Formats: sequence, C-alpha cells, structure tokens
Amino acid sequence: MNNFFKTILATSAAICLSGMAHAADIKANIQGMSFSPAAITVSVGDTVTFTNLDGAPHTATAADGSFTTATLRKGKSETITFKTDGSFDFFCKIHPGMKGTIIVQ
Ligand SMILES: [Cu+2]
Repeated sequence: MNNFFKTILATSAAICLSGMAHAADIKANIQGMSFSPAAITVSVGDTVTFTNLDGAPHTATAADGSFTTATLRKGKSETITFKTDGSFDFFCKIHPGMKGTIIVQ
C-alpha cells in the first residue's frame, strides 16, 4: 500500500471515529423466551444488538413495523440502528407473547 492510500485511510478512520463518538451499541439478549432487558433506552444513532441464546428461533420486530431482525437461530445476532426518537414496542413474530420496548431519546 502506498503512502497516498495510507493517508486516505487514516483520514477516513479519523472522520469515522469523530462521527461515531456518541453512538453506543447496546447488547440485548433473547433468553428464556424473553428479551433481556425488555426495556431499553438508547440515544438517537445508537445501535442495539439482539442475540438469541435460546434453542427456539426468535425475532425482535417493531409493533409499528419500523424495524425487524431476521429470524435469529441460537447464537445468532443482528444489529439495529435507531435513527429517530420515540417509543417503540417490539415483540417476537414467532412468540407474540414476548414483548419489549425501546425508548430512543
Ligand atoms: Cu420468539
């Protein structure tokens, strides 16, 4: 790699880091047929990574349709980015009794 591309890469990384400074990734497990935690508060721009620890497949799907994970099998994760504020109820499409709420502020 020549120095020109090294400079471009370093600059890109710096811009990326400064832009991401306040974004957090919140971990949410799906375990024992429930979301843990079931109530999650994040800031606009944050991500939530859902990881299914159950043998049963699950999704995390917004009641208003604004987001959904794929069907997550055991050990699989998916990360959702929250770009708008509000309160978002979510559930598992396969087990609709599993519920949670994400508050984006
Ligand atoms: Cu489920």
